[in-house]
Amino acid sequence: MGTDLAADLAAAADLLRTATDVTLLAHVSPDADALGSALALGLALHARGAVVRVSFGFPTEVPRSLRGLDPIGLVVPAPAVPAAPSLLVALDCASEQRLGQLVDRVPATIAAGGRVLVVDHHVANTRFGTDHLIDETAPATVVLVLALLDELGAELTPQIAKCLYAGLIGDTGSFRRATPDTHATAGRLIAAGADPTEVARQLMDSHPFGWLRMVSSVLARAQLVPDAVDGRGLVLTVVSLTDLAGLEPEDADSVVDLVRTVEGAEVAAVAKEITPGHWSVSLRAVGSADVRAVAASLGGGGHRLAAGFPARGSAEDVLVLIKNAFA
Ligand SMILES: [Mn+2]
Repeated sequence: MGTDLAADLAAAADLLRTATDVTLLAHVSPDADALGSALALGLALHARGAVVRVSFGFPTEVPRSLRGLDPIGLVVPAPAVPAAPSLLVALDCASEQRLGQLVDRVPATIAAGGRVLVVDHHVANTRFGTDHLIDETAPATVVLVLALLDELGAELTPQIAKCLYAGLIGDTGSFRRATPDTHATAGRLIAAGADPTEVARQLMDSHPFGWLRMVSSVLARAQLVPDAVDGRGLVLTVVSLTDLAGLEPEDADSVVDLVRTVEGAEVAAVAKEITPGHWSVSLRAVGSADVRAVAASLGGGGHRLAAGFPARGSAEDVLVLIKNAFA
């Protein structure tokens, strides 16, 4: 850890050490890293006697796979977040726009003399707070939260370890992108009481029975376009609202992880229908293509190997749009 980062860590810990009321926000459609970070820090501050609330701008409920991270109910609905908290902590958010409908809390907090602490590991973080703990080399935001807890001298309880472990497994692709440090951190969290079997089961290996039917029809209509992406291949499919009947939107998130395993396709694309005619397209590259560039050209963003963009129209319109983008 560099000296600037060490100074930022000490400053962030000072801010939290004396706080009596803390609002922790994850990004919209929170993943295990965003919500695990917010809840781990929230649990530690709650144990120190602070009033703590955790929230996110969308959707209205905690995704099913993440519910086990909040046994004491620290999560509150977005409208229950105060207009101008005294201390706002944004976790895993590259920009304030990632807060969705809660984006107005940032300028309101600063205008009222409060502090906004940004804890994140995204390369393009816009530094929208008053205080920042940002390390783009960290594999997950939960690693920065663990450093904060150590700086605070907070106890690493089994529930806090579980939240941190969930974020680590989520952001490293179940340790596919791991360093020796990643595994050392995981070892420490397991020793503190995180149960790898339970976390994997709740996070990734648990679906309602209807998920099988959805995956079956969605995979059956997948298309392979060998000539796309300069002859390296594109595989794509769509998940419509009809496919998702009786399921939660997050049940579609695993589809891209299945589709991207196809040989002969450098890029995998899965379009998910959010509301009628409005789609969210997820892109994954195996290693040589830059899907962020394509996503950005279509109004989205992300990372070089994982990105996404919004689209409108029929399923056929969206398939044509994706094929043209990688033709
Ligand atoms: Mn993250």
